[in-house]
Amino acid sequence: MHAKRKTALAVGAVLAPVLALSLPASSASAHGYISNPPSRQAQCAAGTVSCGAIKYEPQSVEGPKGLTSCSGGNSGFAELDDDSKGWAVTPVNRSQQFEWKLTARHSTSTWQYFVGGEKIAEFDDGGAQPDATVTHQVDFGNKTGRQKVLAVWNIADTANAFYACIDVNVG
Ligand SMILES: [Cu+2]
Repeated sequence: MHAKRKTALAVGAVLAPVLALSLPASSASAHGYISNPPSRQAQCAAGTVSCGAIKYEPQSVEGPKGLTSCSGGNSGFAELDDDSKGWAVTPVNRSQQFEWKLTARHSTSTWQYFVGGEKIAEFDDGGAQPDATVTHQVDFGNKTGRQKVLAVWNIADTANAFYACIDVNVG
């Protein structure tokens, strides 16, 4: 009786750290990315461009707020920063809709869109929880031709943001 109880406790003690380790992994797979026009990570996931680990988790490009890179500072996703990788360029209108696909609906401070380091659009959700699909109408103003858009989803209750780059040709 005593021995059996000891075994159960030992198993519990072994399992607890395993569970603790597996939790960050599962929450790491649940975030969001721009699906349309297809972002770089969306093109990886779709097989439009051949990529490494990012193709299995296009929603996971998470990093500290305030970054300006397509990879969100993740060395494992560094290929997203490579402008010469052969990304498909989507023709878009001067006023274009961008669609986020969220696998976890984190409460949101702002959504931002940058072109050439300049912020061209910002949408303030004031901490609200977004739907699983979020669309924004973005006006390119005087920016035309081939552009790389950096889209940022700033989370309200963490220090992090999600990043996506979209290659477009503004007509
Ligand atoms: Cu998440």
